[in-house]
Amino acid sequence: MALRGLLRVGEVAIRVMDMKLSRRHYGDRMGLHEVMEDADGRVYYKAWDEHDHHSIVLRQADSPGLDYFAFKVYDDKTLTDLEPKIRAFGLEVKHIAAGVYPKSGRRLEFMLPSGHRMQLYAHKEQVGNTLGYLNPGVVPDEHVIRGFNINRLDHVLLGGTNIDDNVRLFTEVFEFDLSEKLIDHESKASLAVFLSGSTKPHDVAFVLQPEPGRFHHVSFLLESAHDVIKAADRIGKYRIPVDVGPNRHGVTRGATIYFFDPSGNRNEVFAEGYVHYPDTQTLVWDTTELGAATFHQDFTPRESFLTVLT
Ligand code: M3P
Ligand code: FE
Repeated sequence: MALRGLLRVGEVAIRVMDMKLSRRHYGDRMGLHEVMEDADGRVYYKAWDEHDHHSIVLRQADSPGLDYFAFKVYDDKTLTDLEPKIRAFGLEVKHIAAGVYPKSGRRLEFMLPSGHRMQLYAHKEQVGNTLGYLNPGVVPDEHVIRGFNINRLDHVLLGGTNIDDNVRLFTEVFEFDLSEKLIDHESKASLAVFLSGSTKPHDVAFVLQPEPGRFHHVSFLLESAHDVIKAADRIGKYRIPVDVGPNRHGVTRGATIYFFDPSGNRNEVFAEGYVHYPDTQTLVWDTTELGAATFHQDFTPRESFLTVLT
């Protein structure tokens, strides 16, 4: 379908334990743009090629992890139409008035079967990407693209329980496709599910975990695999802890690096991957090919990748 309904992950709110170190990481080193600090000390960032005011929110807390994630939807009517469908699915829906979240219109909030707090909103103040809207050109000023050359927030991967129920919610209510899944080769149980509401290989993904509400990673899009290697150079320069160095996922075919922020939250930068269309059947990987599904260039599964979550 044409892209209406849920558009993209537009906001990810992450708990960090030291705001000074986090600002150095997300701002100075990765190159996201700090756009605001609110009265409670939360710090807001955007990537250069996003048009909305912010996409990442950092909150200082005693433990790392995910506070919530939010999808932007097409318009206010989409919110109105979705609410009864989410309730009919069996989830309680909370209303959050416009302005409670800065620069944002009203929101719906509900708890996913996997134990993650998810929100939907239709409006957020738009500030543009500095290129303007009339004859915009293609390259912003030098200071705009910096650090890891991040174009935009791309997806989140979350760990939790009942991930097949999440798949039902996203496919039946939000009209997403299950683009890929990883299953246990004996029991056929879902271990990881990848959901697309667009032409991206995934907009959100869930991995099965014994505990609900865990955070696996937030991922940022770079322009090319070359930029992934250049980001790796900076990761080395700054001694940022690496989980998995440059590689390519089998799932999604993205060129990737996983690394950690100063609080232990996993970040990813990636590029490429295929174009997903809704008439393609679900790609299935099983655990006989766990290494190739996760890291295709050395077909080696990583223990940390499967067990370290915040
Ligand atoms: C990604 C990605 C797994 C693969 C994860 C893939 C959990 O994070 O961005 O393509 O098998
Ligand atoms: Fe990812």
